[in-house]
Amino acid sequence: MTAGQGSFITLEGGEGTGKSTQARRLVDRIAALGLDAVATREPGGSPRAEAIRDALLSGAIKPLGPVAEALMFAAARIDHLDATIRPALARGAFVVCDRFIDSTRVYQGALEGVDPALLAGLERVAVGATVPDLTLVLDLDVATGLARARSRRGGAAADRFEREAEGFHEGLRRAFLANAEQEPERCLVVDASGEADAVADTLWLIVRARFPALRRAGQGTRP
Ligand code: Z5A
Repeated sequence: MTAGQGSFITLEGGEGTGKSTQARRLVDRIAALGLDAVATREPGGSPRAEAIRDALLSGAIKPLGPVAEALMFAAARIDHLDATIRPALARGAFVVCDRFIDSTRVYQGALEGVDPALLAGLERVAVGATVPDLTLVLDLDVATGLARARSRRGGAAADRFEREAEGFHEGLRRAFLANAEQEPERCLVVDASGEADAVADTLWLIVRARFPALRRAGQGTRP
């Protein structure tokens, strides 16, 4: 459980699985019930963490190696939690975050080979008790995900992670599924291959079932 009174939901998964799309829709649905809902993302989510995001996604940190990248993700997370997530949870908000600790475990841990004990230590220091109440892991075949990410990008350059080979992304998908199996109470895997509206409906059913405050606030509104 999170340390505050609010509720903390994260979305995870590989490239182009629809995390940003679904995070927005989820926040809109919660807000439509008259509840306080905050959309945020990692890396980023606070001014200082957004500056670190720019450095990470540009590829400028990559030459320093995966441990240095892991430290930078942790530094961004510390500020994001202090400036954005914990204040929102303390006032009772629903916080919906596009990527969080599972991305570090998967990208820096499973894929880049950073020592799991080091990552666990960083997670303990950065996150403490502010563990997500629910993590929705969007699962999609790699070719479809990369095609979606390409179409969203249009003519813009691929970022440091999008430039990785297809085998990297296959490994990502497997690692997200294996990671979810380690914490089945917190992590639910959702098929993200349907239309965005259909995926949003599935996520909403899951989220409503998990949080009684949503069912109470939704009495008399749509199912
Ligand atoms: N990273 C890390 O290494 N370690 C960490 O600890 C953390 C992150 C926190 C952040 O990139 C990078 O940082 C990330 C991991 C690494 N790697 N990369 N790249 P980012 O935040 O810029 O991007 P992303 O999180 O990877 O986003 P994404 O995967 O590219 O996209 P998405 O959020 O999953 O999907 P989307 O933007 O919602 O949708 C993509 C397109 O598909 C868009 O045009 C949508 O309109 C469309 N879409 C969405 N849903 C559907 C459906 N259902 N059908 C059809 N089309 C759809």
